[in-house]
Amino acid sequence: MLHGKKVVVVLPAYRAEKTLERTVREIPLDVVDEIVLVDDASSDNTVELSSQLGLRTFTHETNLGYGANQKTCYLEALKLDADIIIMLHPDYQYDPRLVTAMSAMVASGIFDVVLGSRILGSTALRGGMPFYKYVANRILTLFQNLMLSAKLSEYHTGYRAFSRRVLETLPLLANSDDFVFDNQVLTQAIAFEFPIGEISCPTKYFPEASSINFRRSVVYGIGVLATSVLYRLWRWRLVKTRLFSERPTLRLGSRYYHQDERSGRSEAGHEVASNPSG
Ligand SMILES: Nc1nc2c(ncn2[C@@H]2O[C@H](COP(=O)(O)OP(=O)(O)O)[C@@H](O)[C@H]2O)c(=O)[nH]1
Ligand SMILES: [Mg+2]
Repeated sequence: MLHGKKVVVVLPAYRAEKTLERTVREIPLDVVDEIVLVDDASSDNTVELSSQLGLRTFTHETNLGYGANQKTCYLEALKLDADIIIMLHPDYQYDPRLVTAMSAMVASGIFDVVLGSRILGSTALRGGMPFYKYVANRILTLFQNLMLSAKLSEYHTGYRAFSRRVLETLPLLANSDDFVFDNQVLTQAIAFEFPIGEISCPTKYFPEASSINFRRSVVYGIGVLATSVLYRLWRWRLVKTRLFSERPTLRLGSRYYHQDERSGRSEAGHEVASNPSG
């Protein structure tokens, strides 16, 4: 709890057995109420280890992708009545001790989204980010800032805190099940005018913390460019897109219908659902 708000950390996991315990040990339990792990059908022992560590563990029956994993994470966090939700990768790449600071920025009511930036404070290269990823990050960020009329230091960090409001409002079900999900969420947050804050976060690159190869990075990069261009066209009212839609059926766990209070009750001893012939 932080300022009376329930804090839930979600760990979207894929083959995380080697790094999970280290990550979980450093999560500040004085503010975090629950830790949720969603495993995307890993072939290793992520699920067993997660249960042993006492995490609330969910597992996909088949490998659905990183975006799909986050959809499950956020839905389960909302079901737990979370007020503040922090996504942390279980690959020990981002420092879990910043959960407190990021939660506090959301709890303040000033920000609905807080990013742990590897670019603020220039820790990316020092932490071992491959040079091509660094250059791509800077170029894509520059392009996105121009297209979105925003000023973030990066859009590609996997360390994020959200208010409940933002996860309930954005049409997350319109997003990709793949890596570009991350980028779509931030673009949606900007489209829906949620305030976004940033904090600098040291990062570590080592084999278990980074499995995305060059080809998948290129696919991601193309997705980022497409998302930004789509946003600009939508802003200019040249296209309509589900990505920025206000349709309630695209929201996670949204309650867009309810049972009529007077229906389904038996009155004066009459069974409403009784068999009319008998
Ligand atoms: N759900 C899911 N997550 C994946 C998959 N492949 C990678 N990930 C996760 O995506 C996140 C980012 O991938 P990672 O290889 O660490 O990328 P990098 O750190 O940006 O180089 C990590 O938390 C991975 O566990 C997958 O097929 N499904
Ligand atoms: Mg990683």
